[in-house]
Amino acid sequence: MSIADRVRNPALKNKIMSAEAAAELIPAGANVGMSGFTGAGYPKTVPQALARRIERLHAAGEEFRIGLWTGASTAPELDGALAKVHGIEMRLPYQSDPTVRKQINEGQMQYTDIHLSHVAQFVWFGFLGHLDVAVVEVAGILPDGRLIPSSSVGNNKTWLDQADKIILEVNSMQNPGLEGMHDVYYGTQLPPHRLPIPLVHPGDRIGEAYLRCDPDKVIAIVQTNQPDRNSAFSPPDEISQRIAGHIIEFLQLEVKRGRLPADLLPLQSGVGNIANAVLAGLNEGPFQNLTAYTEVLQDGMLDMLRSGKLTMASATALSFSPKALADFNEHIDFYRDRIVLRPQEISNHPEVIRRLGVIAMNAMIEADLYGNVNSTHVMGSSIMNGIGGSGDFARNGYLSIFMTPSIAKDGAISCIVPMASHVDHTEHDVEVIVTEQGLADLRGLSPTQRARLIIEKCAHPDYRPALLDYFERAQHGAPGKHTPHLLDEALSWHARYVETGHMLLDAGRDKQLRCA
Ligand code: 0RQ
Repeated sequence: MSIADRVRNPALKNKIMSAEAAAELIPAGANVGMSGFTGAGYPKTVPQALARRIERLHAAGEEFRIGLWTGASTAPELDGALAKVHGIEMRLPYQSDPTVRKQINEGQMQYTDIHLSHVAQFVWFGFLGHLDVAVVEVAGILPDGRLIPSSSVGNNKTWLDQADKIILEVNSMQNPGLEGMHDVYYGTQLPPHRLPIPLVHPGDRIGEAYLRCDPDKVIAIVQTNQPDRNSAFSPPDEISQRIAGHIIEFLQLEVKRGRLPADLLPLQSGVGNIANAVLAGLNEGPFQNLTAYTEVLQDGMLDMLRSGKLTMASATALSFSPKALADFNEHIDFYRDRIVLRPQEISNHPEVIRRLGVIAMNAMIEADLYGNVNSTHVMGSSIMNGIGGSGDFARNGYLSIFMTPSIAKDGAISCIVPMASHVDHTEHDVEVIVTEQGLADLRGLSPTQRARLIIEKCAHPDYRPALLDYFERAQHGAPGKHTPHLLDEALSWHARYVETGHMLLDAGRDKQLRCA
């Protein structure tokens, strides 16, 4: 399909121009809301053209940086290209690009890590300042000017509504069959006029299949013909498979106890290889007629839809490997009946997540003895990606599960530590912790009961003696016995890793203690 076929509004056809010309229309210092969520549906040619312009201006001694707002992570053509030319002053709300991460951690770029469900309303409330320009990828434009969304919805509704000026990238690589898969809800109001969101099943359609767009605000239409990021997943390794096995066994037990229905409750699954392995495990597992209310649809969920294990999935973005994308494109009519793509303020909405009773499963960096979880910062100070949607789902779900291998960096790091070096999810929002070693169900337990269970079930055997030693000494030496900590020692494991490259005082000696 050519650009002329995709842009069916005559007035907007007149605004077709090159990416270079469109990039010239973005002013220095502008806040720019770009589409994109976990490497799907992000603009591809305008950001690269803007990066080239910034490079030229910087070489001529001119200042040029923008505030970059998106749905979530994007790709090298957007985050990577703009970061490489030092073109981003402020980034929000979630990123996973190596160059962006490096600049944030070197103090060269500001980064505001926001719950994904909060972003749109923070813009409506005016908390983030003014939005100057929206750059949004679409699959097509209808004769009346409405937009066919692309492979993600993210914050696009808000960007189009709030920005003064709009640049649209029409991507001919996106399957025209995406039309009809989206559900854009326009009923959100500001407090005190908010009404209940009328969504009671993951598959409910409560909005419109298209994005509204004021044609007078459109300053450029640019053609793109490039694929999304489409990163491949590694096949589930033994560690991920063991984590998946513990979760499935636990869910079966919950069904037996009458605390979950036989077809479970809507599933939310985070990003990454462990999450994908859990979904692969569920696809092989005993449960039928499952549903998903999640934010990103990865390969694992596509497999489950195909096999019929999953009957319906709601998300805000599609994030597939090239192989899964080929299957999706080939069978798009089948998937359109089973997938609903929504704005992220709805896919991640606390009210809806609480009503549906979502089972939230997210990966983490580390957890401490009392169940506080760090999803974002290595050694308490270096950002990895961001909180993403994990907080939206963990705080409001029916069941909140956090998973990680018990050790990282060949065992030099324990992912179960005395005190988390940064806290994204407090002990109050974490119900289950699982590693390849086992699963700790923390519901209803006091902090000291939780600590014993986490050490016994989740910690790696190499670290169990040191964790028990800390916990026992803390119980005697801490000023309070409710959540006992030795304040001068609680973060010493992290400090030791930074200093020596290993969390244990004497790795050899601790191993010997365990074997004795
Ligand atoms: O480092 O890349 O140098 O090898 O962290 O770890 O085990 O590959 O796990 O890719 O699933 O990422 C929490 C970051 C996990 C992710 C996090 C090192 C490890 C490796 C990656 P290398 P793994 P994953 C919905 C849900 C927050 C957002 C979220 C994330 C690298 O899942 O960003 O949940 N979550 N969103 O070696 C130091 C530790 C470590 C450690 C692992 N304890 N200390 N380094 N690593 N544990 C989706 C969205 O919101 C969009």
